[in-house]
Amino acid sequence: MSARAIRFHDERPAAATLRDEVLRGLAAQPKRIAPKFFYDERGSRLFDAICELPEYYPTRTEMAILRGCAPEIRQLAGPDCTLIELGSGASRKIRLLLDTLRPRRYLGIDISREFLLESAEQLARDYPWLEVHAACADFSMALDLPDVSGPGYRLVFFPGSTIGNFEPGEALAFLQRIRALLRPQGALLIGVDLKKDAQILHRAYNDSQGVTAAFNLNLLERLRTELHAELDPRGFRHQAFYNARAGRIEMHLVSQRAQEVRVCGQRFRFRAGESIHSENSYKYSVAEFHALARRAALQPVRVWIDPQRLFSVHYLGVAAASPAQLL
Ligand code: AVJ
Repeated sequence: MSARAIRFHDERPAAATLRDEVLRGLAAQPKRIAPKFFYDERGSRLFDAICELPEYYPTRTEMAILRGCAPEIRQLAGPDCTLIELGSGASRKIRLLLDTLRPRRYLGIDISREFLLESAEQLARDYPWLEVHAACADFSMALDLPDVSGPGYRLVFFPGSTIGNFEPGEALAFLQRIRALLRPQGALLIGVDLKKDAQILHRAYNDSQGVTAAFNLNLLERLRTELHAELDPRGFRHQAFYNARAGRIEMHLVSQRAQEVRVCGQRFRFRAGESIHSENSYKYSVAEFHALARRAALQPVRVWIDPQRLFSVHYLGVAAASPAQLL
């Protein structure tokens, strides 16, 4: 059987976004650049490599959880749903759900256009019975979904603990926007990294092969190639640590010396040891995440956790229950 063509919806953020956000972030005190800018094509591939690292437990732990709970998710969501994946990237996790869930439609949304198209096309080849849509969009902003999903049950899948990139207030606003998408009925299936021993966290973001460092430093390469920034990437080093008070991993690009960087005709001065804060990755206990979900009018239905209590997968429903939930 030949695969149907995928349907592509380009909501690509304006090219000006990277430039504007970088100029604003470098002018801020402390300096910062949002982690969504990690994911150009090279960054997406480096992130894929991170997911394979022995120290980086989230991906393989979440995949094991999903493998185990897929039949239960099918029970909850019912057949023929529209499955909407946010930050679809390599789309490997979705494959764990497709065979068991048998949704009618799939919509993948990602900020990285080439990567998104490649993986959507591969999905369409491998699942010829599936209607595949792809939308290039920045889902951290307003979420204007292409209207593809019709009246059925919508299951939004947001794996990988990407929610951890948001500040708690932003995470709440984001969950509220998702809640608004789940019409007339639906649920959010979301992967959330758990609070745990700081040593395990530290190792996951300071891997021995230096892949996470390369991923972090790739941000500077983007500034050089896309914004023609004048900067020496060797003048910066990767730093990642667990900030226990804030409950988050922080990643920084630390200037090795006093130096000046030029981006789009503007100069930015760095003191030795001054950093660009490039990522926060918040960790949540089950109770903390349930409280956040409830504030967004999402109802905790089920939570699955691995035996080592490293990672959680939450199924959050809206007030109107699906037929399957009423059984
Ligand atoms: C994709 C945001 C979930 O925070 O663990 C991995 C990104 N950064 N290693 C994470 C990341 C460094 C990842 N998220």
